[in-house]
Amino acid sequence: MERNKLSVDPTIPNIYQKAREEGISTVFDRYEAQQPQCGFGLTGLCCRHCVQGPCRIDPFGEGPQAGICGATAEVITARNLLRQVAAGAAAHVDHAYDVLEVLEQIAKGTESYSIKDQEKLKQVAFTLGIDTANKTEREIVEEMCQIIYRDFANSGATPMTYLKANSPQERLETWEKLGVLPRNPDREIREALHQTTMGMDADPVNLILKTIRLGLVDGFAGLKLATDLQDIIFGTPQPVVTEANLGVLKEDYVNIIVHGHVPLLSEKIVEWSRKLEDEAKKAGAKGINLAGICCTGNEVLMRQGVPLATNFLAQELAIVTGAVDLMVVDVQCIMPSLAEIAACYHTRLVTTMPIVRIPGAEHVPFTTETADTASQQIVRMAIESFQKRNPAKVYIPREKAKVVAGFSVEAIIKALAKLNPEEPLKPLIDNIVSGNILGVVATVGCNNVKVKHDWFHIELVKELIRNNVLVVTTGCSAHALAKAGFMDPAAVEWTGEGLKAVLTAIGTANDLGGPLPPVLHMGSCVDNSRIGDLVIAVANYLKVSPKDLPVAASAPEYQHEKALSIGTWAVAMGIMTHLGVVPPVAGSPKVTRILTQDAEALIGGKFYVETDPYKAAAGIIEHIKAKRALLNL
Ligand code: XCC
Ligand code: SF4
Repeated sequence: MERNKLSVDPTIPNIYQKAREEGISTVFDRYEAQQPQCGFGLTGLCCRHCVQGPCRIDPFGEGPQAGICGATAEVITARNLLRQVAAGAAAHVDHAYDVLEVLEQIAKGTESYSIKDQEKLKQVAFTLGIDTANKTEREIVEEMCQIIYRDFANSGATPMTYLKANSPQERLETWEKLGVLPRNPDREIREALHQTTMGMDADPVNLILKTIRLGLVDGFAGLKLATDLQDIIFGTPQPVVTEANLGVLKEDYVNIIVHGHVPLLSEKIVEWSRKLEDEAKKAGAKGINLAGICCTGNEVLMRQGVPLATNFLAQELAIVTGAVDLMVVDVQCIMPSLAEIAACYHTRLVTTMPIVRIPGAEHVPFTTETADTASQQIVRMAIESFQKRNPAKVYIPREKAKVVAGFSVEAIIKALAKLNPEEPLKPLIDNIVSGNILGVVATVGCNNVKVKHDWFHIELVKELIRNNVLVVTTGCSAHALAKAGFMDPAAVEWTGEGLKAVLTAIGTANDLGGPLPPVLHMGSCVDNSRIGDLVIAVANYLKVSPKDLPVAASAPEYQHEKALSIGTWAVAMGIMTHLGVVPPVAGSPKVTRILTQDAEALIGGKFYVETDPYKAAAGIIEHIKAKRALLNL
């Protein structure tokens, strides 16, 4: 593939060239080898749900219009989408559940983890109706775990407590009316699989309503639960200054990359990298240099200021630098190709979870009990590996960007409180009312090899901030924007005058010696819940529904099923959600119409599909202006 067409990230062409010269094939080459991709799959018109199939529907109306069992295009696309959203929700709920189990272990006295953020513990306890007066920390944690575990056991029609406790009344009523309030998350995921087997639901509307329900499962039993509990255990992020892009790798340090999603592992690697620094020095290194990839990279970036190596699509190329001594992974977004590529270098690839094993990788089991011993072992493996690094094979790009991150809702409120201690949200809202800030857009989600790497994220956001739209971001979108300099306060020059004035005022009031960056990094993909919390806080302050606000979401380059479930949650929250890659439902005009049009009247939000970043920016801005007009702004 033409190396300059792959990415807008300046580090990529040279490393890609290096990979070619060393005979290594990467995601870009494998994508090319897959062309042309199957049109039935792309449009969602292929069904493999029973062994009479696979069945395909002809989108042009000439061939078959029903599968062998009689399932139509509508049924097949809606069923496929529900399965994808259920899978995305399963990934996030499983993540949150792992953290919940650790919280329970803390109450039982484990020494591996502890409560770092008492404030957050009290706040979550308050939300769940726990009376904290005269209770020890351990008692509060115990009670909290009991309440949350009950969500995983509830029966009958009881909706999830965690969802009820964290949602505005108007949303709850809307969801109840539509019959989409989720019960036990595990049961909902199970039922979605059942509902989509052969000979079950044939009503596309009913299937889409279930999809929305699974989106809510994702949002509250996945995202929100994971973020809250992680903040309690590891601390709520506060502003940090760090760097992003492959230039953060260091020639004379032991380079360890943490890749995956759950901070239970990456936080421990940070801790032990710091504690074992002297051993690295004895081995001839200047120290240990840690960097992150994907969302666990975001977790340690937000809380520990760990620099970011790169995002999803360049994970293989990080190894091709020849400078990575060890890459340790837990779950999600880990390309199976990594082992083969690591084998071309001295790089050790370490898997840690029973559900993610990769032939060719070394496996170090990581549990609450082994958290400390396993992490020490992994860091020591990296030190050993450093001594085997081949300098002739090393190429570290120079490029890296300054990053100011760590914008949890708590951090944002704290910064705004410097302008108005009694009503911190008021300065933000006043500036939205005055038009200094036109609206707020969240750019989220992945890279997708179908889109030039990072390009859509960057072009879209350039347009938005130029038009005074405040951008908040998470996931690999945050990585793209970090690498491109949008989180450097100097990027305030790229914004419109109104937004620039606001960012400067907040920066000055907080003695930052400059403005806030125009794009606020709010964390990992589960931290999309932070964006949800911010939207709810603003809506509550204004006494309106989230669906009435001049806000939108965008997943410009999404690839994962998790992105589809997050997007569905955002739509259920009443937020218009842009997708820059066509989702696999286009084969059914009816399903497409429900998701992109009819949904709005039912729930307030809808999907908006646009594959051109400039048109997408215009469409989003038009939406924001329409919402402003309805609020008489
Ligand atoms: Fe994965 Fe979360 Fe997507 Fe990036 S954004 S490619 S899901 S790492 Ni979460
Ligand atoms: Fe074909 Fe129906 Fe079986 Fe799907 S469920 S593979 S459409 S027969």
